Amino acid sequence: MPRSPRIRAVKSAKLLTPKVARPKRVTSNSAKPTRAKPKPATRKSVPQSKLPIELYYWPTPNGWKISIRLEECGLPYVVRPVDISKGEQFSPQFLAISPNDRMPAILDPNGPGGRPISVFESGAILQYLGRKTGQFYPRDERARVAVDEWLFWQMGGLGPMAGQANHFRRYAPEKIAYAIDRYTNEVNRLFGVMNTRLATREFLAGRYSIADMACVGWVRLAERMGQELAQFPHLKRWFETIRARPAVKRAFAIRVEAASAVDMKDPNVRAILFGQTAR
Ligand SMILES: N[C@@H](CCC(=O)N[C@@H](CS)C(=O)NCC(=O)O)C(=O)O
Repeated sequence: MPRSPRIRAVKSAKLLTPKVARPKRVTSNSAKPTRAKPKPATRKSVPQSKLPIELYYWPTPNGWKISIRLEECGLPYVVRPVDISKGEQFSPQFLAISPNDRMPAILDPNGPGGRPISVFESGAILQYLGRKTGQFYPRDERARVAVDEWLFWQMGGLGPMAGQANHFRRYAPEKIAYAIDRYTNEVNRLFGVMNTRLATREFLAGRYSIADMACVGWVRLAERMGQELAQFPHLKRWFETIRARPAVKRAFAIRVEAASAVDMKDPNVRAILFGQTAR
C-alpha cells in the first residue's frame, strides 16, 4: 500500500540565504511521518552530511520534476516555496542560486567535496541528482545518451511549447487564434512523438529515468494544452504507469497552501508573471 505523503501542506516560507540553512521540515522515504515538533537543528547538532537538500519549489510541471526525483531517490529534502505570483523569484537571495529568476532550484548542503552546492535549471538538477545517487541516470554511455536525448527533448521542446500553449489558451488577454493553434498543434505533434516512441518501449529511454520524470508533469496537464490523451494510447499507458508509482503520488500530493490561493486574474499577479523585461 502506498505510504501517505509526508508533506501535506507547505506554508509559504521566507527564502533563505543560500548558505546551509536550518532544516524546517524534512521528508525522506525512510523517515516516518511525525507530528511532534522537531528539535531545532543547529550546525552543531546536525552534521552537514545529514542536512536535507533544500528544494526551491512551486507546484508546476517544472517543480514536479524535482519533487518526483527527490521522492524517488529517498534523499532527505525540505521544500522551500518560492511564491512566483508574489515575485519571490526576484529576491536577491533566490537570484544568488537561480540567476534566471525561475524555480526549481536546489541547495545541496552535502555537494561535491562535502561542501554546499546550488543547482538551477530543472534538467541540470535532474542530472546532478542522477550522478549523485547513481539512480535513474545510467552510467553506461549508450543508455545515458538515450536519457539525455529525451531529457533535452523535454527541456527544449515539450516544456517551452506546452508552456506557451497554456499561456495563450488560458492567460493571454486576447484569444489569438494563430498563437493558440501554433502551440496547441506543436504540443500535439510532440505528444505524437512520445506516443510513437512508447509504442515499443516501456519508458522513453527504455528504463524509467529522469527523462520520464521531466515529461510526466506536462502530460498530467494535457487538457490545459488542448490535448486528449485517448488520442495517444501508448502515452496514456506510460502516464498511468508513472502516476501510479508511490513516489510520484507523494510528489503530486505535496500541497503549497499559498499556491492554491493564487488568482491568475489579479492584475498584480499578472503584472509580476506576464510583464517581465530585463532587470
Ligand atoms: N528552464 C527552466 C524553466 C523553469 C520555469 O519556467 N519555471 C517557472 C514555473 S514553471 C517559473 O519559475 N516562473 C516564474 C516566472 O515566470 O516569473 C527549468 O527547467 O528549470
